Amino acid sequence: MGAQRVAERFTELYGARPEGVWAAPGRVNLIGEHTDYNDGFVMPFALPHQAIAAVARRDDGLLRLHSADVQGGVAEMSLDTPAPQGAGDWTAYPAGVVWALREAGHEITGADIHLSSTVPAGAGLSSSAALEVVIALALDDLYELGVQPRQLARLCQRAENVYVGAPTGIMDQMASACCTVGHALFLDTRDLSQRQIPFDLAAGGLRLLVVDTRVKHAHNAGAYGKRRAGCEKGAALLGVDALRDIPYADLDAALARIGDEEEVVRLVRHVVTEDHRVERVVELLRAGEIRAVGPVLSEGHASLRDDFRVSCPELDLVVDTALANGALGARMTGGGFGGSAIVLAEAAEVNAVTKAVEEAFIAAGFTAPQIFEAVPSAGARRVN
Ligand code: GAF
Repeated sequence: MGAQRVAERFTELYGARPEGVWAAPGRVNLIGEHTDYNDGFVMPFALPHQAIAAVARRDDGLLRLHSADVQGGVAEMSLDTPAPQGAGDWTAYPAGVVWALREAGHEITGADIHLSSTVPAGAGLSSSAALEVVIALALDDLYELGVQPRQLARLCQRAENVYVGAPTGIMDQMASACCTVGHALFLDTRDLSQRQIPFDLAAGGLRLLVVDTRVKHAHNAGAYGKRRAGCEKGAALLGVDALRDIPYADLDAALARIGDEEEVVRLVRHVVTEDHRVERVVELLRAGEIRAVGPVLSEGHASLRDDFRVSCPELDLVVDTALANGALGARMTGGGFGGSAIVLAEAAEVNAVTKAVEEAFIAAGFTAPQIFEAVPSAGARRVN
């Protein structure tokens, strides 16, 4: 649904025009997985898929929410309702953002909101961060809060961690808030310093495919939190604030110090090598060697599959099939346990790779995947 239709629907629902319309995208992460809650590096870029919100202020302490994507009428809640309430339905994301803004001392007196999103839900493409960021940006604009994008991203993360109850890092919110057209975002999640890295695949004769396996994932399920706790244990055993503080050159010595905690060894090895892979990809892109990024992506997948253990048969099948059919590199993207994989391929190979993956899914008896091309797109902005 485009911005104009979202505004029209708002008017039908609430009997008055919205004060504005905002958009915030989903993302794919090129490289740097499960590094963000270890203070490490990530490199996402924005998808053209986005959440769009038409919003108007209220002054009576009420929040009214409606989504074009979900069955049901307008949900109404008082801003004074005790929060956080733990994982609920989709309304927890916008409500959580309002809660986080107010908790941070910003005066929000209410809002009417109508939302529509083209970011596939549960596909590892940050549909929830898109919802959070679009609401944060709209309220920041309307209430003239003057909050910087990275601080808005932090507040959205707080909404997700505390109000929704999912222990995620900062990558997805920062990607949605800060990505720009034609670039990947090289982000240091410790201090949120960032560089926009030109990422023009088409000019290099390349394409990046997203393969949504349709296996739905959820961050508040225990497996994500368990990995996170394991990383924190690793950092504690090694006497550092976060695994980011283990230099790649010292990895073997660090692993030896962990001793026989085999699971912790695997988690630490993934995080430290993954941070190193992000730095390698930045170097390769700077040198104009986009094709050489492919094998680094595939290495990252092996590490997520074997060491971090967050892949699944469907994601592995995408990666194996793509690589066997001429792709330059492939890996799962996002939190894992389902969701999507990315495939870097020559433009001329895209049809063959797509067909091979579709056929492999049929042969394995898996649900047909959704495959589309990803082009680095705009971050959150006002659109009307
Ligand atoms: C999910 C989380 F939301 C991110 O913070 C990040 O940890 C990612 O999984 C894994 O890299 O998308």
